Amino acid sequence: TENTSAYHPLTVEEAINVARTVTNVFYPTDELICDEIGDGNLNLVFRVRLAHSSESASHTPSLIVKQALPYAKVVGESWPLTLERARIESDALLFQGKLVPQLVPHVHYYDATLAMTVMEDLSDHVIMRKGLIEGNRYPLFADHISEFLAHTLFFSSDLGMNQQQKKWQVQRFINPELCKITEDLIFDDPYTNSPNNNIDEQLLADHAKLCADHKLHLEVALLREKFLTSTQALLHGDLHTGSIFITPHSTKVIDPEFAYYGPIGFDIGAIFANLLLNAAGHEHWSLDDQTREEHRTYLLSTLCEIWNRFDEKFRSLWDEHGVDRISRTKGYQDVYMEQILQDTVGYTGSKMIRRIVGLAHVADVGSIPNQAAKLRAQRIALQLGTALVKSNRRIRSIEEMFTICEHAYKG
Ligand code: SR1
Ligand code: MG
Repeated sequence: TENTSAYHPLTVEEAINVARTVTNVFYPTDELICDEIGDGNLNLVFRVRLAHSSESASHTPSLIVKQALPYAKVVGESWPLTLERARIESDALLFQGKLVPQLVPHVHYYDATLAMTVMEDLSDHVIMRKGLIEGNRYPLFADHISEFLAHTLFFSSDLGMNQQQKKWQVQRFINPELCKITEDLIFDDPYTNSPNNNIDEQLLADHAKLCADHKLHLEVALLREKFLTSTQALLHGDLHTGSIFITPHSTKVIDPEFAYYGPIGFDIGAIFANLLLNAAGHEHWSLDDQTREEHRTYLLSTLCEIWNRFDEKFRSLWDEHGVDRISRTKGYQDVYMEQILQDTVGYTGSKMIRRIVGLAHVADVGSIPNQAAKLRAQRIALQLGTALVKSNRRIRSIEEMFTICEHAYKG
């Protein structure tokens, strides 16, 4: 069919045709409709569903057709980007789906020529960032995301998989172009006058301080070095709250196109940074003190719970499924986990800073309508991000990280 011809961006009609022909989700006689719903920075996302679905039906079939564009949508055609990322994303979803099928969307079909993946539609969930901005709470999230992190990271590491096979897997997930985006946008641009930056006028003096802070740059250089050289585990690579679909009962991690072998703390830090950015966004003039404090307490306790549950689950996977003798050496596990915590703290901080002065911001802070409130949230995020980056190599426990965070919001 036309859909398997050379690469071109799909039309909604073609997306319908794909959904109909490569899965058996719909009956041949079904009348289908399709909307392009992509609101991310890089891809087209089509939702295909029945034209006439009854509101009362408990399940109405629908599918997502996701297609990579050959450039970064957020910038335009002047920023070309490899289509290979669609293959990485689909391979990562399949890998994760074997380990934690309940926490990722089911992949029906992948087409290399069109850089397109057909997958489960999760429209009964909401994007977590949106839910958190609305002040919602997700009591099962810490348990779910720690399960995702512990399983995907442990079983892709040298602790949990055959170390020769792991090297082949590192090769399969080499992702230089997407890593380069991270290297520039997180570990370089925010600390210089890069044309990629997107800085509010009132923050120019704060940014000048970031650019002049040598101690901060040293820590950023060390974090970047680890991002460049570590092949600790297969990361999701972009695990912010826009990459998570959620309900009070269910969590689904989507969008692993930045997947590559890197330092474990980078994924955990992405989650933490986005919880802390949401807390900063709630430092909002229109909220009363109690609402603001309760939401912050919820987010900070979720952060601690994620760490504690991750730590417990990762260690018990290690005890039960560790692949070799030397990794069971007394004391090694404690050193390893402490190093992950320190990396997590450093990457949390650097990911907060990039979302305030870098190219791509987050709505948690960016959509605050009142300028003074927004500036306050931005400064909290920058100050906390800086404190976390600078302290990362001294942190010994999650409680120490918690104290630094609490101080930033109350200070
Ligand atoms: C050019 S892409 C900008 C950002 O969007 C993605 O979600 C990643 O976070 C990337 O850094
Ligand atoms: Mg994404």
